[in-house]
Parts: sequence; structure tokens; C-alpha cells
Amino acid sequence: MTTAFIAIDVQNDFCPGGALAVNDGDAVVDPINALMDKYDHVILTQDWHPAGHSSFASQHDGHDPLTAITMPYGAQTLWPDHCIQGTKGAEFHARLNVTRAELIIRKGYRRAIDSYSAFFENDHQTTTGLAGYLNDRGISHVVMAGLATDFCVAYSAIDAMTCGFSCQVVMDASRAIDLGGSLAAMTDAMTSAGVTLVNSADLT
Ligand code: VGL
Ligand code: ZN
Repeated sequence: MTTAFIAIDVQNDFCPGGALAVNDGDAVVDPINALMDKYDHVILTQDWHPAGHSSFASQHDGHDPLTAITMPYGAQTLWPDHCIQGTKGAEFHARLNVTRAELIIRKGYRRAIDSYSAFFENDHQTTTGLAGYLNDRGISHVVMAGLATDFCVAYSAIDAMTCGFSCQVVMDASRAIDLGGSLAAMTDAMTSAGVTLVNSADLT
């Protein structure tokens, strides 16, 4: 079985001091750097929005960050402006070891649609090309960790299963936003989809 490790959105804006800081977000850097050394294939994802992205609350008069609206493709949580292309906030955390990454999937770069998952944009139809890449390279298993557990990590993990890969999520190398019970809900959703939740120490 060929495995890829996928580090999800380990970017400044999701770390303390960032525009959409996840509690303790930078605590994932050391465990992720350690995990990368265990795998032959390392892939990174990078949230990469144009200024004025439609997922930003600033684009919707009268709507606050962390509330939801309905977009043509379904429900969408509104966020503070974050991970804007070319900004410091969109860069990977300075201590993330990016050296061995063979592929960086950028997502959320179309103004009209968000993309939590590394596989599909939020319409659950538009592909990022990741499944094709993994299939072409004979990779059948993915191990994921990063930010945030209950959004981009969970959506990516569930879609990995949908696309026919087996998937483990490394919980001690991930941190959650936990908005209105989203961590518990998405943990259940991952388990129901067949994702295996593990800790770094479980992985040889
Ligand atoms: C993410 C909210 C908005 C994530 C990205 O990486 O989990 N969450 N954009
Ligand atoms: Zn985003």
C-alpha cells in the first residue's frame, strides 16, 4: 500500500496572531514535521483566497463573521478575511518543513466558491485534481493532519473516503475551530464515513 501524508492548511492566518486563529494552532507544526519524515509522499494544502472572496463576511452587508448564509451551492459559513493570496497570512508557518512536499494544492482561489476540502470545492462537485494525482501515482491511503480539524481536515478526510482512498486523521497533530459544536459533529461525520482517527504514537 502506498501512502501519502497530507498537511492541511498549516498557515499563519490559522495560527495565534492570524486573521482566523485556531486555538493552539501552531501546536500542530512539530508533530506534523515529525510525521512527514515517516512517509514517502508528502502533500500540502494551502487556503488561497483572492481579496474580496465570497466566503468573507466583509463581502456581505449586515452579516457577521462566523454566521452562515446560503450560497448558490448551499450553506456557507462566513469568515473574517483570511489567507489572501500573496500575503504573510497565507504563507505556511515559518517552522513547517515544506522541503519534502511534492505537491501543494491551493484551494478557495475562485471568488464565488469556497473550498474546505483538498478534493472538492464546496459544491462537492468541482474537483481540485487531487484524487487524479493520487490515483495516477498509485497512492491508495492518505494520512492527514492540520488546521482546522472540524473544517478543512474533516472535509478532506470524508472526501478521501468518497473518492475511494482509505484515510487516517492524526488528531494530536490537528486543532479545531469548534464553532457551535462543529468538532463533535465533524468527528462523528468522519467516523461514520469510515475515517480512522489516530494519534501520532499509533503510527509506525
Ligand atoms: C478553513 C475556514 C475557512 C480551514 C479555511 O482551513 O479549516 N476554515 N477557510
Ligand atoms: Zn478559507
